[in-house]
Amino acid sequence: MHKLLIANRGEIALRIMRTARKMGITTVAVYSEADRNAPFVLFADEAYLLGPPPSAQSYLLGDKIIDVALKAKVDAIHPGYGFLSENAVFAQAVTDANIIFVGPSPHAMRIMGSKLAAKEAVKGYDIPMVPGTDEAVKDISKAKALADEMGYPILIKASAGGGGKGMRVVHKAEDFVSMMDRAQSEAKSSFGDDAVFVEKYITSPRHIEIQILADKKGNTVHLFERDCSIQRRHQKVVEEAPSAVLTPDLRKRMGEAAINVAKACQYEGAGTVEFLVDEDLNFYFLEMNTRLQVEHPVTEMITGLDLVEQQLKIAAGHDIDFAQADLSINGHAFELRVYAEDAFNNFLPSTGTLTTYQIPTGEGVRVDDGFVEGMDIPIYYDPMIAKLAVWAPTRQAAAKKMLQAILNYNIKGIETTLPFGKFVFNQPDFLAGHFNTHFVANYFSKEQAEQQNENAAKIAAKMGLWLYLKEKRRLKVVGHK
Ligand code: MV4
Repeated sequence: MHKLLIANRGEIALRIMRTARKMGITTVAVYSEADRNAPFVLFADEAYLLGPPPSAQSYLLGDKIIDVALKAKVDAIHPGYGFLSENAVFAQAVTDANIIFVGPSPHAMRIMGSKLAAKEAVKGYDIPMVPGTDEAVKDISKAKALADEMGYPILIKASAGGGGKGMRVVHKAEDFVSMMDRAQSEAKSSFGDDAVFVEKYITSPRHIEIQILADKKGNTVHLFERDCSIQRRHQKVVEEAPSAVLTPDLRKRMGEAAINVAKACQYEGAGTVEFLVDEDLNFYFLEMNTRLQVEHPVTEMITGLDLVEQQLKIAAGHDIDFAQADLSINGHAFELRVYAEDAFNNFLPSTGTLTTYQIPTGEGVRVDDGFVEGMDIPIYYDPMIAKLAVWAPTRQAAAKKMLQAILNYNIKGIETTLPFGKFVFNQPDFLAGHFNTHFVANYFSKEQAEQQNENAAKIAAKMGLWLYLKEKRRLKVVGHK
């Protein structure tokens, strides 16, 4: 592989290009009019304009991107995350144009793009799944009979949904039929597919995912877990590796299950298998994400591997050159997503110019970003400005390092979720590892964050007074002499 087109923007485009360059691969950027001066465009060896800012007229134009790739004579296209990354039609078109798609086969993408097809594919691999229907609901009264038998609450999910879209919790039997009607018509209008299914609702789960790597020969390894339970409305905010709750035995069993999910669809490349873990540490397979994920840095920090390098090597046809037994977890890593949102005003998007933008630095501190001081945050795309990741030998030390890094991150001109991060990394239950997917909803409010700040101020005032009095006593003694 000599030349790579990155069909993405922002921090992830830059992050992919850095590894490509390190490997001696020429980089090609594609960009929209809103990103003309973005660091990823300036960094690339070549850059091509796609069109106006809206994604539908730029980063989602698969055919245009393939035209550019052919003109620039690239060997491969890396789709990053979002945009076209999980689009099997695009992956097929790339392959048909004799260009390597850095990712799994269109076949694996199609299977994992449908939750019901995924459930079907992993049958026979002994993967634990949430009790429920394993086919699309056709007969509502039959589905209700099953729900009544399992007991409420139950969850209705759209097969074509994902990331929390198309889900409905049903708390009582009386609501089942009307909720089912609504879920089906909503699935039809949102995804063009009315297939929905029913699962027992796991009320207070942790959201834990396993990173896997598979080469073209089928050698498959897992790179342990990431705990992504700290989310707000299905948007992840804090991720960590390893999870504070997995035991070595559970980690091994979940890792093996994830490898089997990958094998069930002849997976190739880097992928992530999502699980729910309940309060009794039972785990259930949810779905597989067939892309490089936003939160991959925490896995890189605890394994010492460069996931993009692994992706590019696998895509170029190399075998994975290490075994599962060669991998181990080193230390602990956290990632905080920094969004251009006002956490104290219901996470309202905040637009404007980065009048000040200074990142924290130091050993074990990593910032993945795509902006520089003076730039505007475009309104057309995801509001994530940066990912702040830290590593330390222990979870406690890493949390402390994160707090220091948040304090050393200086952003002015827009509101960000950094103050929200400060709240999380000061919160006793979070620090003790006691949390689930409802953490943000249950713990965070403007008032609670203010209370925390007030408590910190009181402690600081008391400490100051104590030091003052101690100093005064000492001075008195000195004065006596
Ligand atoms: C669930 C669940 C509980 N029970 N399925 C969310 C996104 C998608 N990947 C699947 N998700 C969930 N599926 C069953 N049977 C809980 C989640 C879930 C969640 C639900 C409500 C609020 C926040 C959540 C965060 C992660 C996962």
